[in-house]
Amino acid sequence: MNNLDQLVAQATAEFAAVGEPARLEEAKARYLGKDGSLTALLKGLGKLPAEERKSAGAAINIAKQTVESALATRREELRQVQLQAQLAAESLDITLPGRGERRGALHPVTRSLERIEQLFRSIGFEVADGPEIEGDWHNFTALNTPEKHPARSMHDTFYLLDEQGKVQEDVLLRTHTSPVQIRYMQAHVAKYGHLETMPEIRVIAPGRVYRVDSDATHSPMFHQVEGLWVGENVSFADLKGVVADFLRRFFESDDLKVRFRPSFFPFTEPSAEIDVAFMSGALEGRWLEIAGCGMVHPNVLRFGGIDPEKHTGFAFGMGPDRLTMLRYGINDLRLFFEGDLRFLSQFQ
Ligand code: 2NL
Repeated sequence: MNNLDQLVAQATAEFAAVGEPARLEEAKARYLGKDGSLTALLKGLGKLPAEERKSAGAAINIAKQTVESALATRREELRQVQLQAQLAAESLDITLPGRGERRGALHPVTRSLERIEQLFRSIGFEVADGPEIEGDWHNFTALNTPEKHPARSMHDTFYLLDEQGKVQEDVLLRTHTSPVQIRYMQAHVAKYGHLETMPEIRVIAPGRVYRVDSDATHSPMFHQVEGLWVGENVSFADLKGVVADFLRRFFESDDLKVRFRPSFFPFTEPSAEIDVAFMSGALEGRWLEIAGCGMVHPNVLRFGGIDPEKHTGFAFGMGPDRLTMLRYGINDLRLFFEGDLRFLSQFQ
């Protein structure tokens, strides 16, 4: 075997010995690179006597082609090895049984909200919504809340910051859905104010509200449904009838006790707290506070654009989170906001 054949044999053996593409490229450099041995032979041709140059050149070129094709073959082999390893690592067992589709479900509070909306629609109420980011006027002033009332403080209400990080006194997260009803009254008056007799307002405003508060029974975001009925001669008796009927239908119980306890809210006068007592079940006989209500304060009617000499109205506000806890026997409010499927999937 001459030198050239030996070089080819050696290169081929080295290529076969390496197992990684990077090592293969290093081996290639030793033969075909700038300082490779075959390259050196080609460079040395010039020093040979003219009569030997041609045949030596041809022999070196043949050797070079042989090495190059051995290199290409080995490259392809290594590529295949790598591909097979990758395929094995990523293999899917298509004979495994599927995991199955989990059936989605509505959140228990969403179920309550839909149920509340359906019940009020059935007695002629509309369902309205509005912005969760409100101004001070719609959230407090129009609801007859005094300038220095604690609800207006940063300890109770989330205020938004401006781009410089400064508290904006007039931009806040609504603390109740009442602003929706203020807007609704104003829109209603704009629409029907020219008529001899204004059609009655019957509306509920369900939605998210926000307060600076967080423990086992308070979440900084919670839900509220407020209701409003304004017309000629709307009375506290109407309020009692509507609310008691709603609660009996919501809890699907005819022997539910409902009582109204005198209370205070800036936006209603007189005001009352609404308690219920179940006649059976774990909570049997205990009075539970579930809503607040009252006759709409004349100032609030005026802010809504309505003449309190001509119209009266009642309003109420309740917490669907709490109604849901009572309906399903849930004892920790935080379960609603943790997103744990072991809890949520029980409400299909
Ligand atoms: C509570 C108390 C209440 C209202 C909300 C209301 C709305 C307008 C005018 C007058 Cl536009 N009142 N809403 C009235 C009384 C009580 O909520 O404790 N809610 C959970």
